[in-house]
This record gives sequence, C-alpha cells and structure tokens, in this order.
Amino acid sequence: MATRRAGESEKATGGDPVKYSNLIGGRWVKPASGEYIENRNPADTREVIGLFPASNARDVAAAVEAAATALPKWKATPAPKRAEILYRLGQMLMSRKEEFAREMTREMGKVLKEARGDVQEAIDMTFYTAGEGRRLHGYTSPSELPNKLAMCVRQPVGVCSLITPWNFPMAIPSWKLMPALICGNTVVIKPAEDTPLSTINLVRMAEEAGIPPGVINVVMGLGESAGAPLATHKEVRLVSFTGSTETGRLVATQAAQHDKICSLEMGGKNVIMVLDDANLDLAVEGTIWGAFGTTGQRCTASSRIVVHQKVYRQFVEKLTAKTQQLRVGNGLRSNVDVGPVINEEAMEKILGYIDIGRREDGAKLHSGGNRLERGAYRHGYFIEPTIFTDVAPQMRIAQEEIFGPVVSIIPCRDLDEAIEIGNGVRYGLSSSIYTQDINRAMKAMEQMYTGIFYVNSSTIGAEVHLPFGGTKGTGNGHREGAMISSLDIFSEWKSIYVDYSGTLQRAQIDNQPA
Ligand code: UN1
Repeated sequence: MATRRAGESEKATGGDPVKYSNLIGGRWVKPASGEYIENRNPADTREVIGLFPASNARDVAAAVEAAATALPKWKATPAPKRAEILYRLGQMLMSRKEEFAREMTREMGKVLKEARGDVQEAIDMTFYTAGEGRRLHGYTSPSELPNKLAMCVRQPVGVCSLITPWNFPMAIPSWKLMPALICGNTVVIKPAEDTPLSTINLVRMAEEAGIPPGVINVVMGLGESAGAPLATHKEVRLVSFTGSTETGRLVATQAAQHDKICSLEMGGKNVIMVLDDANLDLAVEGTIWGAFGTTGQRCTASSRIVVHQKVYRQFVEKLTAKTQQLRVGNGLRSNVDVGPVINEEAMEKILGYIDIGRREDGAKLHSGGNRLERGAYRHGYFIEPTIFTDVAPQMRIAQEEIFGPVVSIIPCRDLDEAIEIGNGVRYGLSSSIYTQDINRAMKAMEQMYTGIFYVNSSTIGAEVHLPFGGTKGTGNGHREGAMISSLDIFSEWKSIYVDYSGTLQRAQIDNQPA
C-alpha cells in the first residue's frame, strides 16, 4: 500500500490525483464541505497537481479555535526556545530545497532557478527570524518621576490570519509566518488556491521541526468562502494580507469592522528610469529581468520604463533584440527563461490589457503581444514577452497593474519629468534609476515616493532583512521583511511603569509651574 505523506488525505492510486487536507490543531483533516479544488500545472494543464480542500467558514472556525487553544502555551514558551525550532526548520528547508522548488514550478510555473530563489528566500527568512529569538528588544527609559522605572516590551498579538498570494508561494508565507511565530502568536494560513502545495511543504517541515499542534493551521480554498471568514472571525486579532488592491480593500474593510490589526501588501506599477548617461546594456538587462522575470507576475515587476529621449531609440532596439531571444516554455526545462502565467483567467486579463494597449491612441505594440498556443505550448497559458513603445504616462497600460509579461516604454525629456511620470501612479512599491551621475541618482532617491528604490539595478531583488512594502495604493503603511518593521506588525507594545517611591506619583499632574 502506498504510504501517505502528512497533508495528503488520500494517496493517488493508479493515476488518481492526490487529495490534500487542511491542517487543524495538529491533524490533517478533510474539509467540512467534502469538496475539493483541482489544481493543474499552468505549463501543461493535463497534469493535475492535486485536489485541495474547498474550505468554508466551518473549517475556518475550527482552525481559529485550534490556534486560540494553542496560544497560551506557545506564548509562554521562551522566545529563544521558539527560535530553536525555526533554526531546525531552516536546516530542513535547506535539505529539501530542490524538491520543493520543482514542486513549486509545477504548481505555479515560474522557472526552476526562480523557484529555487523562492525557497531560498523562505530559508533566509527562517534563519534571520530565528536570530530574533534572542533579541525581541524593547527598551528602558528614565521616568520623569523619582523612584520609578519605565520600560516597554513586546507582547504577542494573538491569533493571526495570514492570507498569502500565489506568485511567491513559499517566500511570502514565510515573511508572515516566521515573525508571527517568533513573537509568540499562533496562526491560520490561507494560501492562494493556485499554490496550496508550497504552503503545505513549508508547514509540513515546520511540524517536523517541532512546532506544536495548533500553532500553525492551514485552511485552503477560495477567498470568498475561506478568506473572508478568516478576516472576520472574532478570535482573530490580526489579518496580514498580500494580494490585489481590490481584495486588500475588502479585507481592510472587514477587519476594521471587527477591530483587527490589518497589514496589507497590494499592487504595484513600478518604474525604471533610464537617463541619457546610463549604461544602456545594463539597463536593458535590468529591464528584461524586471519586466519578464516570473513572467511579469511580481508586485515589484518593472512594468514602466521611462527612457530619456536621447537614448530612447537605442534602448528600444537593444531591448527588443534581447527580448526576442527569450525562450518561453515549461519552467522545469533548463533553457527556458519565461514560464507560463498562472491560470486562464490571468491569461485573459493580460491579453485584454494587450488589446487595450493596441487601441490606445499613439502607443505601438512593438514586439510580442500574442498567446502562444501551438505545439508544445498548446496545453499551457503562455504569452509572448510584450513591449509597447511610445506609451504616454496616462494610458491605462501605464497606470494599471497588468501582472504579466507586458512592459510599457515611455519617453521623457529629463530627470524631473522622469520623476514626475515615475510618481504619477496610484501605487508606490518599487522604483529604480539607471545613471552614472551620483547627483541625479541622489535626487531621484529622495524624490521617488516608493517603499523600495534601486540605483543601477532593476525594481526587483529585495532582500529579507530590509523592509518590504510600498506607499499609496500599495499598502497601508506596514512593512514586512526586516525585523525593524515586521515585529511592529506581529507584536504590540506594552509600556510598564514600576513605582518604588511608596507614594502616589501622578506624572504630568505633579509637574506644575513653581
Ligand atoms: C513580489 O514582487 O511579489 O524583490 C515579491 C524580490 C523578491 C520578492 C518579490 N525578493 O524580487
């Protein structure tokens, strides 16, 4: 008889797809509805990855209750002890990196070297956060009164709902999960319905590393049926969401009505500015990587390239030549640069935007623009890397997040105009400038109103120990990644005053003019 791995409720027999389960209170259990969502490989939809629970409010309630039950003991576990489990988890993820990366590529399409990077990011985050187990610093402060000690400490917030996207299916859950755990919280994770397997892989390792039952729970399913109840359940204290701006607003609205802490990471319309003194070959390389890496499906993707008019033609020529060399295909093949897009709906949306671009007055579809559907492509969701030139800053393709392999090239006259165009969108995640002039780089660094800024590098490539997040429509002011910012999401301050004067001291009231 086939052995079952944790998370699988029924092992495949004779070609039947594997059925997976939710993780609730340390047990892998079937969804209350008895229904499942089929997940297929976007590079070849004949391949079924598995059947994953279509959960509803009943599963969510059970998971939240399990998290609430596990909370007192986990919270009372010394943080350095919690950290020991994370160190073990980091080691275990390292030893399974290749396997998890391959499963990720099959599950969501990104090319294998990027999937390895995604798992690596989870490893980095795990070790980095583990180190925090011996810090989690608060501070002491002089009191304004004699014989009184003033200090502040971090306390866990409680049960956290983590709602995660499909484009970084192991990295982004780890940005939320690890800081939540180190602070002493318990969690319920709802992974995107397109990528539950990568979350299962992460969480199975966490179980094996010694995370106690109920500390991490996983409920799979759709946003409306599984995500929404997770954002409103009364025992949940915090909702951390990464995904679209539209869904983020819904999450925030619901969280506000239930007095929850809410951290949102949403869309982007990131810009690379290429000035007339830029190293053009480097700028082209950065554009290719930023625009077409992960098939353009990153919140940090470089979807707008603002190019100085003096080098505009040359830049477009070089970019086009390099783009046409990109090989599109199944990300498991070592010679492929660009994988499929995530699913049919995404493909239709992206093709819809390409159509919008074609019809925008003045913009030119310069290269690409088609779905690839013949031969090896016929069972997948493949789109040619697409370049629009002569795009005006206000056009829809230059304003709205497309989340696909489509880039808009916008001419500009000088640095000031580049900055104005760069800032002229509703989002503020990442921006970059290519120039050899330190003064211009510094000016852009100061004036770009984004959460991340790069000099002579693309808009992607954030490292785990710096704050990750954006301004304006990209988020609501929180930053994941760096402990300096993410601990402020996953813990709450408690200010403590110890009065050893033996008298009633009243702070401001005692401070009267002589
Ligand atoms: C995203 O863009 O959706 O910055 C996340 C990067 C990655 C994370 C990106 N470390 O490239």
